[in-house]
Amino acid sequence: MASRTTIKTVLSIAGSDPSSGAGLQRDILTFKDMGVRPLSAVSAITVQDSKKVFKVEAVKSSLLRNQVSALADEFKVDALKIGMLATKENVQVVRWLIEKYNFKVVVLDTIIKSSSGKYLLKRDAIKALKELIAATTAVTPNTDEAEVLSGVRITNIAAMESAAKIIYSLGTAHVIVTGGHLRGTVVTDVLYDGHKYTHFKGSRIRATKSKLHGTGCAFSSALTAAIANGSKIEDAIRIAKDYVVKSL
Ligand code: PXL
Repeated sequence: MASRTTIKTVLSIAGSDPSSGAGLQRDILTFKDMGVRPLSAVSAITVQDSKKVFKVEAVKSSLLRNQVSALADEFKVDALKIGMLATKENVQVVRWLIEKYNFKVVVLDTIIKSSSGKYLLKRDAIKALKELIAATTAVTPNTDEAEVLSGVRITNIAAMESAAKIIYSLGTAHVIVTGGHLRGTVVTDVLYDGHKYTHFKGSRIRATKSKLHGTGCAFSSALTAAIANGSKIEDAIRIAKDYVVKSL
């Protein structure tokens, strides 16, 4: 048996998904499966079932700040995972918190819309989201989000690479564009680290829409946990992809 090491602590800042398919609840379930200690701060309350988001109400940015401060004042946070933020004020307060607490590993899942088409980030918050990218170590946009962040229309892997390079220039260390929203039997995720592109291929999993809901959240949470557990980025991506496939 491997020698015992201390369990790592990972904080998720995310929206509540009462169905536990996505959001904060999915993040916590993923952290538990990945063997890290879960901490969480709620950025928004949503009303949804397994198929559709009916309502979104953001938490005040001061309340979000208080939640994170209370945790960061007590715990050593080994990694921070950021999901839905809902408002510009929340995006800005998270950026402020990263600087204040000097979080070293910060993975941002650049959530803009739900799979059912509801905006989970107000449209006036995109500029602030781009600024937040500068304070992260990795971002995990899907192709729809990568289009919004880069201005590149994405229909193939070459366009995923172009978009990744533009998003990298916003100041992060790693961009992982996930390819699940493109057509095809093979799903390719593209990593750009400022030097090279790495492709991660997997077969497309056939599953119901409600089962696929939240796979992006699970991927970026598993990725964050794997990095906290000491994996290099490429290995962490493979671990996170395997985790998502097994969870379906
Ligand atoms: O899958 C994106 C997502 C993230 N966070 C919350 C959500 C959703 C999608 O519905 O509800 C809270």
